[in-house]
Amino acid sequence: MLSKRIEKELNNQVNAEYWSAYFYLSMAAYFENKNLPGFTNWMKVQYQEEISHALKFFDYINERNGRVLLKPVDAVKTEWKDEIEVFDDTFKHEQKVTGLINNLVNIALEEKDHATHNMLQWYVSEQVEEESNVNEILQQLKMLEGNKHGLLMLDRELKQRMFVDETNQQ
Ligand code: OFO
Repeated sequence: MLSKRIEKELNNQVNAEYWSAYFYLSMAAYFENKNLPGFTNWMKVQYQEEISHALKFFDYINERNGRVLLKPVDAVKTEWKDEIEVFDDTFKHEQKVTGLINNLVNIALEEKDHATHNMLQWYVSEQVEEESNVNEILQQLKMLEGNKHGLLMLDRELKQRMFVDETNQQ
């Protein structure tokens, strides 16, 4: 059984993951409008990943006989100056999410909830990957600034990304 405090915090994180999904889908719409299919694809995969993150929390709350309570998803940004600003926002957002996950780990420790602590370790590792992937693209974009040919090459590369549900892996 989950403590009320953990149940509430995990529900908050379900909402945060859905917000992330919505945020990245908004970025996909922005790229679609700029005729950059590879960037659009990358953001759609990112959206799918966030949905899978939300569902992992959803399933875990249910597994521990908690109650999932879905809350409204706040509005997200819809316009950006350029590709760099999008990935800068993405990187900052993932750093923020890492903070949220670390905070959940601290709460699980305070509540002496070892099962939740154990489940959260998947997210701890995932956040390392999320930050690193996003930062790599951000740095590439900064190097390319103003180079249209390079941007199209990167767009082609980002088209290759495919969604793989990794939430069941340790
Ligand atoms: Fe769910 O990892 Fe990104 O936000």
